[in-house]
Amino acid sequence: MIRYFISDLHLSDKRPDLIRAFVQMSKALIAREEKSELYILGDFYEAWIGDDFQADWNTEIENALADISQSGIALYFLHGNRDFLIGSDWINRVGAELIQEQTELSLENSTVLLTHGDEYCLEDTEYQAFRKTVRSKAWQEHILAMPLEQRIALAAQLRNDSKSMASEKSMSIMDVTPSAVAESLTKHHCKTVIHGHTHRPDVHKDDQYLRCVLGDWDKFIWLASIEGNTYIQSKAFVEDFEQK
Ligand code: OKV
Ligand code: MN
Repeated sequence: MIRYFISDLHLSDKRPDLIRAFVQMSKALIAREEKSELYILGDFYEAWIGDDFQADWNTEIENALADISQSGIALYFLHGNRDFLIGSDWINRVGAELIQEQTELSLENSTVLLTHGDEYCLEDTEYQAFRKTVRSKAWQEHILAMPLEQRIALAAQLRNDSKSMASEKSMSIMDVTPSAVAESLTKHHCKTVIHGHTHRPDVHKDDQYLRCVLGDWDKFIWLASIEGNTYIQSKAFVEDFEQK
């Protein structure tokens, strides 16, 4: 059994190169014909405004995901800070299973914790307040009741707010608070966490725990895997996936 992990692809109509890379990656995973699972750990989209959103560029993405799940690769998704509005319609269309943040994944010899990772970035208190609002059921129901056009405008407006906020800069440099990570690992009785969000792909080894940070898709595309006791993070040039 091989398990694959991706996050922070930030797919949108603005990045046809990344969409192409994802579609090709999905074809490559299917062609391997292994017993495998794919875990998407949030921020798959640049911004998701509701499952009723439809566009050709996204149909291509959803079809690639549906091909993955229909090929027998078990597909799992957990929310990021940009696609927190992904709901059961999208999940069902692509044949995924929604998992909660800080999900324990049992492997042959250990249990690893899976999460997006923004909940660990405690130094940005302004962001944590924003997160609390947008992750609340009441706010999400209120937003999803708006017409699609209004949600598109709101997402753009929030994006602008963030750009003009000092916290846009601090957000990009802000990393996880190590004690928050340690606390969650202790609570879940895990020694390892896999997360994204910070855009600082790495593996951090403390004597207490292992923290595997997934890469964000931009200049490079990233794919991590666990097979047996081996964790591997691979990266490729996005240009290699460009249409010749
Ligand atoms: C991050 C902060 C913006 C603070 C909105 C649907 C909806 C996604 C979004 C768009 C904006 C997050 C995701 C951002 C942090 C802000 C403003 C304040 C204090 C929708 C899906 F609801 F509008 F439909 N957004 N972004 N803020 O630019 O990253 O931290 S953001
Ligand atoms: Mn994120």
